[in-house]
Amino acid sequence: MLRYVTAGESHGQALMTWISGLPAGIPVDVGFVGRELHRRQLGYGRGGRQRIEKDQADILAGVRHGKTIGAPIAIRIENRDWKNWAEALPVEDSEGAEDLERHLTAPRPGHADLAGAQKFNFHDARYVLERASARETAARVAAGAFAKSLLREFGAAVLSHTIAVGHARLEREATWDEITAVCQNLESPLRCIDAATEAKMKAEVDHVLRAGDSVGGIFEVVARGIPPGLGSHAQWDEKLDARLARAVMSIQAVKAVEIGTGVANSRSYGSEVQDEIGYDKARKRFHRSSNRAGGLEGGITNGQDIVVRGYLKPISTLRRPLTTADLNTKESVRAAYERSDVCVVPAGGVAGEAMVALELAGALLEKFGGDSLEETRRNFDGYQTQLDNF
Ligand code: EPS
Repeated sequence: MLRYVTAGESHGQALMTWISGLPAGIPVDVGFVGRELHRRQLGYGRGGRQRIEKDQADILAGVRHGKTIGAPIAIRIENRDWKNWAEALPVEDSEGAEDLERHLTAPRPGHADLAGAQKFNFHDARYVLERASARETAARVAAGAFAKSLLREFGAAVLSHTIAVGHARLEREATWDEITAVCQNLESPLRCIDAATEAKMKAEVDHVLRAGDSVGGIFEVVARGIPPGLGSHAQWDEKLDARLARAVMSIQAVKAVEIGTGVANSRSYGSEVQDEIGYDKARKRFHRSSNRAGGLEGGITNGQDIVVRGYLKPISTLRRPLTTADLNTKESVRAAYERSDVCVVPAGGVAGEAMVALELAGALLEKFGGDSLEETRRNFDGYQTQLDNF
C-alpha cells in the first residue's frame, strides 16, 4: 500500500515527507523533484515568502544510486525563513523565550486560526496557522514527484493548467499538447493555455493587489496514459473518483472538486452527457467520443484522460483585513496580516498534480502490486495482454 505523511510548520526548520510502499527500482531524478518544487513556487500573485525560499528536496532515505530501494523514502525541504523565526518558535522553552513569541490573536476569517485554536485550546493561533499554511503542500509536491516517477514507468503523466482566476475563465477545452507546453513554460504567469484569457486573469490579480484583496479560481489536473480498470465500483471507499476528490479537497483553500464536466453535466440531459463508446481495432482498445466523465465511470478508470478540477476560494489573509474577534479580549478587531499571496491558483494546480499522481500511483500499485519495478511491470504487461485479448 502506498502511504505518505508530511510534517513541518510554515516557519519551522523544515518540511518533511515520508513515503512507504513504492517498489524498488524506480528511477529517481533529483533534478526533476527540484523542478516540481520550483514550479509550485511560481505564479503571478505570489507573496514575498517565495522570494526568500528556494525549495529543494534533500532525499535522506530510500533512494540509492538513482533508484528507489523499496525502503521508506524520507525527504526534507529546508525553510530558509526559519532563521527569522528560530527565536519565536524554539523547540525548547527557556528563560525569556515567551517575550520573543509572535502571537496571533486576531483570527483571520476563513483560515484555520479560530477553529484550530478552539480545538487545541490555544489562546493564540500561531501554532495552528503554522501547520495549516499551504506551505505544507511543498512536502506533498515532493512526494508527488515520486508518484509521477512511478507513473512515468507505465507511460502515464499528470499535468495541470489554470482554467479560471476570479471572473476570468478559459472558455474552450485545452489540448494535451497545450497543457504540456504551458507546464514546460516556467515563465508563464498563471499557467493558462490561452494568452488573451491569461491577460484577463492577470488583470484580476492586479485588481486585488491594488484593492488589498485576494482572488481564487479553478485549476484542472489531467492525467494521460492511465489504463482502464484502476479503482473499483465494488465498495464506496474503493471508488477512485471519490478518492481523487478527497485528495484534491485536502489542498488548502480548495472548497469544491469536479470530475470531468461534472458541474455542467448536472444541468444537462443524459443524451448530452454520456460519452459514447467505440472500438479501435488497430490499438485493440475501447475509446469514447468525448470525455465528460473525466476518465472515470463507476469509480473505475476507463482509459480516457483523468480530469479533476479544484476550485480554490480566495485565500483568507487580506491586506485590508476583515473584522474578527480577539481570542483573548473578545473585542471586535481587524484580522491579522503579516504578508501574503493574493492568488495561488497555479501553485494549487501543482499541488493538485501531486495529489492526483499519488492517488493514481496508489491505485496502480493496488491493482498490479510488486516489490520491484520488474514485478509490477510483469503484472502490468499481463493485464495489457488481457485487454488485447478481451
Ligand atoms: C506559502 C508560504 C506562506 C504563505 C502561504 C503559502 O508563507 P508566509 O506565511 O511566510 O508568507 O505565503 O500560505 C498561505 C496562503 C496561508 O494562508 O497560510 C507557500 O510556500 O506556499
